[in-house]
Amino acid sequence: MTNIQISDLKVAVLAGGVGGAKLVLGFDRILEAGNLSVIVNTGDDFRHFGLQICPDLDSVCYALAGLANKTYGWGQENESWQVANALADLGAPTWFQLGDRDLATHLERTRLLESGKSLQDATQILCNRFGILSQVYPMTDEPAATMIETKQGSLLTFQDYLVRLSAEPEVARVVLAEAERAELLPASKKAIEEADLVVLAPSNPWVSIDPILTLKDIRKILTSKTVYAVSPIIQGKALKGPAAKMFAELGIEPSSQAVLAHYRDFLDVFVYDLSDDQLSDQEVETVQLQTIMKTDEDKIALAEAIANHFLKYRGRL
Ligand code: FO1
Repeated sequence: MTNIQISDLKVAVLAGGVGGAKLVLGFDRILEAGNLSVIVNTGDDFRHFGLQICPDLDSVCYALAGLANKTYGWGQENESWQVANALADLGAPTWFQLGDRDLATHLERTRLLESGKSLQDATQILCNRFGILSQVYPMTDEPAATMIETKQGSLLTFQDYLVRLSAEPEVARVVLAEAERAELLPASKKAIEEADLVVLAPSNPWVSIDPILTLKDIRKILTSKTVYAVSPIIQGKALKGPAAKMFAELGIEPSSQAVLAHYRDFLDVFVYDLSDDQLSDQEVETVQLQTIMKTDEDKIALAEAIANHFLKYRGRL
């Protein structure tokens, strides 16, 4: 058993928004530059004011660049709102708050895309400019918009559901029709295949992780990898966002157990919070860790605890 160091591990993290970005920062800090690959959900992406907005890519990149707004989890810290205020004065739609610095990211990404760059290339260019050394990949370059079908029978774009309507409509179905037709980005596929360890970050299973798992072939690849998942549900509740509400509306009692079941067919180890009820499972190993990440130290500690567990777990295989 070679005594490989944590920093030498190659880790691929599948991540969505806020919760995902926190754990990604933890791994970024403990791994050798370039050993972390983040495969990011693009189902939340939408066009707004003619700009291509990629919220989860931005949450991950801002976190890794040390620019993330600490209060909201999206957008930037030290933000100003001149354009947003001017838009309000014009009577323009303001339900999706665009800070001035955040707007620069959307403007530059849109310019790169319209100059013919792929979303992967545009993301790489922005990451280079942000000084990010980890690999950040969109899950696909193709359209993969997540839609929400409500119990009232309407079909909403994701941001309309989540932000404009504050996730109030009752969810009948999460529609991933575009993701079902999209190809997993080859670079993301390679990163997963080459990883020692794949980690599903504590993101919303339905709308942040499932879009990635819906892409062709990824589940088959994951069955041949060592896969950890961190529960985004603690004591039946999500720390942020509508994950628990969606479980309930989709007829499933929200719990970490329900999250484990959601990923069961390719999962090796399930990580859930110290404060949650004891959980054991026949096929999947369960580990209780401090998964609530308030500080950067918490994020690093959780990443380290997962990596340490993996080094021992791998030794037992
Ligand atoms: N979420 C909100 O609840 N309200 C907003 O006004 C808002 C603006 C926003 C701007 C840029 C961006 O990248 C994300 C933004 N988000 C906002 C979060 C967004 O809805 C994401 O999809 C969530 O973080 C879930 O991933």
